[in-house]
Amino acid sequence: MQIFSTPKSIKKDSSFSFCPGCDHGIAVKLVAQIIDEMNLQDKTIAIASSGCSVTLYNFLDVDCIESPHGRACAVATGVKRAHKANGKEMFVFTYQGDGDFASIGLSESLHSALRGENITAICINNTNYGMTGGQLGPTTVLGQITTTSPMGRNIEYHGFPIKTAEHVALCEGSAFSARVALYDIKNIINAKKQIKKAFECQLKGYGFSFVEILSNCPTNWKLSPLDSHKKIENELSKIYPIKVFKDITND
Ligand SMILES: Cc1ncc(C[n+]2csc(CCOP(=O)(O)OP(=O)(O)O)c2C)c(N)n1
Repeated sequence: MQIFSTPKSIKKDSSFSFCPGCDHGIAVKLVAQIIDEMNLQDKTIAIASSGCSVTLYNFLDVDCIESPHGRACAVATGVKRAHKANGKEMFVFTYQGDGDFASIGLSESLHSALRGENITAICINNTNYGMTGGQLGPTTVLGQITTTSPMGRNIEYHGFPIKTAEHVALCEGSAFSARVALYDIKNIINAKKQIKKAFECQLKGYGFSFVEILSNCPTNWKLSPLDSHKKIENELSKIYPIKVFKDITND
């Protein structure tokens, strides 16, 4: 399995603008490798929205659309359906943050899953609104300090965080839902496997497929990349289990 070489669907003349040590770099590279391996480059349309994912078009050498904040799944739905109506089967996936997918875009996301839209959504869960400076997001865990929860998230004031992969799995129109992480090689290899499965679901026409990538945010967590990965391994993956929650191809 190819892990370290540069995929041909990564633009050669650009460099990542993510913060040093951020898992976005690994996630984008894995997606690009899979696009290469599945020979999808010419039929892919990627939808990225507001947040750290917004500059995807700078790195990924496929057709990209930048959607308004939270509307990635809605835009993906329109793109997929419009091409299909014109006799073209395009490969359409979203690449979005957890605030995008599960807060401002929760309705668009879950209704796409409920409708069984034949698209794939990739959600980078870094437990905060990363790009705007580390505010509390829908996935911020209890006790977590953010710029808008300086005393830590508490149930009475902020409510509970959302577990997106579990929610998507409950939607009857979803075909595949998994949570993966990128804190070590074993998990990176598993992440690649699950993203590939999600893509295969769409190619086979099975309906909505989803991968939540539990990711770090060294800048806003105020941790070194190494310590941020330890936090995912030792704390966050206990709250957000790394698991395949639904895979209708295995049923
Ligand atoms: C309608 C709208 N509301 C708010 C914003 C401001 N905004 C831009 S990015 C962002 C947070 C993104 O957080 P998340 O989706 O979790 O992605 P991350 O940056 O953490 O990858 C917000 C609130 C916006 N661009 N559009």
